[in-house]
Amino acid sequence: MEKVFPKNFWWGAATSGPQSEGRFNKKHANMFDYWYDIEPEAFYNQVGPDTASNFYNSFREDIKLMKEIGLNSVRTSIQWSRLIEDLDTNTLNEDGVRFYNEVIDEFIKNDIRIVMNLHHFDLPVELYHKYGGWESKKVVDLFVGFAEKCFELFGDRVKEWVTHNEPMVVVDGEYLYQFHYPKLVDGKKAAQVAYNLNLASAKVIEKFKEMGMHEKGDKIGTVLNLTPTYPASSSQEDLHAAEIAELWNNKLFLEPAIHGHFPEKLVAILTQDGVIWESTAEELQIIAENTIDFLGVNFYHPNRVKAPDIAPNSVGDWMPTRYYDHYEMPGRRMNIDKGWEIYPKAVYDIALNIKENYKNIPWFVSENGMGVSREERFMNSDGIIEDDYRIDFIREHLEWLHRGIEEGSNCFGYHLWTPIDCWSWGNAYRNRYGFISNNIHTQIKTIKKSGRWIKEVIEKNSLYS
Ligand code: BGP
Repeated sequence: MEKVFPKNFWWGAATSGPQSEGRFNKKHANMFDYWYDIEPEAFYNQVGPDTASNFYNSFREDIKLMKEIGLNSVRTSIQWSRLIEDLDTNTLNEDGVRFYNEVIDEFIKNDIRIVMNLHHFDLPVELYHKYGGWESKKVVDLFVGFAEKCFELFGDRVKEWVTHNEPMVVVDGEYLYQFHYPKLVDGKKAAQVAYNLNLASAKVIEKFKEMGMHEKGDKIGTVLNLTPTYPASSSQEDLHAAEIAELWNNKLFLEPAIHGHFPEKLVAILTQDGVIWESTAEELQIIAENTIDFLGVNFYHPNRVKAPDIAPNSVGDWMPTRYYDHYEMPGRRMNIDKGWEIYPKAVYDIALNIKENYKNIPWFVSENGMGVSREERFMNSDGIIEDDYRIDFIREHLEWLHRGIEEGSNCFGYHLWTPIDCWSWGNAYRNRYGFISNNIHTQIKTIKKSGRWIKEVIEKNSLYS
């Protein structure tokens, strides 16, 4: 049956500055640039961000390929560490300004809507060393200054802005589970960073309003990795575990972004556990008054949880996982390469959750995708990767999304991670996600079968199942 998507649906893909540009001509190092400099062995095959997918040099050809597969919108990010010359006074780096101007113009020339993000795990490392990074409210204000420069410079052409990508990953990766530099385990700092990132988003939105951006018809949102929580059973213990997992992983950012306040129950738990953040009445007011215009949802896999094997008042480092354990559901469908469960129905659950509990705010799938390693396995004699598994993955997610839209959820787009295979943090180039492949030795880029397939879907604005 034909499934038609809403008019003007955003069909596209997402990437980020630090994962695509390469470090060419960059004055400052971000957290990942620095981490690679001091510990290259922490990265898959010791491949770092130096070249990434060479977007800095090949953006014109890359955007042409994106156009060729029909994308009508693309998200990327401006690197703070590229645009700003003096991080304390927010002066501009000339080459950074030139580069982003040319990139934006090139997208516009190709009739591709550019959605611009301001922070994608790429805090300039100097601000971490000098002030403690996102632990510090001084850095929050410096970020607002950087955002202001972006609005001034590019606000005449960029119409949709994003404050952060997956801020929860900064909290988890840097302060709890040690998968991002500085790999700390510190519950108190983790909570403060979560608060400060929420505050930073609200303060940037406040600045956006002050600058009259809404009057020009521009919009600002945020991108959250909403991983719906599913309890292992309907036992009271498992349901309780799922409730707390949902509070920590999703509502900690979702509620302030949309409702303007933190979930009371979570605040009570963090207070009781002695890890609550420092806040002021004035800051809480800013958070209350500066909520988002639209939401981006990154969805890859569900989060299944069960009651933990330990008691919540166990002694040791504070971790949210004292309240829940991950649950591996027997019979689950997996992407074994990446180690993630495939569960497309979650997109429908997200759609209805937003409709019912989050003001039915306009939202889009800002990332979804399937990371597969050694994709050369699927290359045909013409050198094209036949990624039918990706086509199936996208189709199934789109079918569930379509059902959510039919039931009234206000979703206006779908972006795959990612247009062109790009560098992915510690995993470097292990998992490939793109519609377009990238030979990292030659930087030759080739459209995959999924790229040809999506073009047809976009042209028809519909799916046939
Ligand atoms: C998301 C991030 C992206 C990207 C993607 C794939 O969480 O927003 O930046 O990295 O995950 O990640 P990986 O290659 O580690 O599987």
